[in-house]
Amino acid sequence: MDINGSVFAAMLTPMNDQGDVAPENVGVLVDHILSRGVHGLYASGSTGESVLQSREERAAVLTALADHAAGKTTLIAHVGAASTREAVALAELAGEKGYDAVSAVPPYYYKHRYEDIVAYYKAIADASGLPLIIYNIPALSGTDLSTDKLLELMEDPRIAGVKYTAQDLFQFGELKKAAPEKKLYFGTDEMFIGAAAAGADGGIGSTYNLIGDIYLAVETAIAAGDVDRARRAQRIANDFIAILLRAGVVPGLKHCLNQLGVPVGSVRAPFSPVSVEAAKELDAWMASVNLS
Ligand code: NAY
Repeated sequence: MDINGSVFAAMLTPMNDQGDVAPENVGVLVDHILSRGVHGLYASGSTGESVLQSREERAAVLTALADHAAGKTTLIAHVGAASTREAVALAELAGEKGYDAVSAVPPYYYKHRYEDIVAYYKAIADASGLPLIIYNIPALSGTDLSTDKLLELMEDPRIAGVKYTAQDLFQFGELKKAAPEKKLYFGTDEMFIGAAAAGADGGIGSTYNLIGDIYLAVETAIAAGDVDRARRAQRIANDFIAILLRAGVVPGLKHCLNQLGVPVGSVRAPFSPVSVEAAKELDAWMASVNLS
């Protein structure tokens, strides 16, 4: 089973103004993201505020996404959780709902033995019956899997690849060299140009909710050997990301999409909405690139 496409948005989770999930608004967000040429969605991950939600809330969002878009675009369900039981329940749902793949961060909070992490991934693969992408995000998950351990995990044919949300392009290149048949997606948006040049199979990121076309442009330009064009596109993304990092990535993205009329609502505490100053900076940037 192949995973079609290369550029996927790490989807925000629409909420109301009180921070309750609003599955009824998933469709509008998805249509907006896809209108910029993005190839699919990666739902219920970091950008989706998933660790702040119950299993039922995550299931409602994953169901709304599948009902809206399964079979029309590539859908990847992030099902990672602190407990195998939670992850397996969501993996079963993804299998039933017509997702193309599942993905999971290593089990977090406790420091687990490697063998237990392996068992967690095998349980998810068994439950979903779908290709599984390891979500490597050591800065947030607390688990920094070595190159050898990632390669060992990928020996399981059900593991389709890695979403690599870190900044080590050397490790990224080593993984690609040792496992060229696996999918390696890059998740640090501000460095996508480097990963594309290093042979990435694509990118999955938060800012793709708003400017997914920019990453398509970087990818296409690198494939064509046009480094100047790739650099110009990446520059647009990075001017935005510099502001976003000051504003707060998830609150900042939600602010921008709300301004564009895409109702993604508020964030869930302890996240808080962007400050007045950050909102002004974001609005000025959007106006400067004619996003309105
Ligand atoms: C996900 O599952 O939501 C992601 O893939 C998150 C990827 C983001 N990384 C983090 C640490 O949240 O898109 C990136 C990130 O927001 C961007 O590169 C700006 O730093």
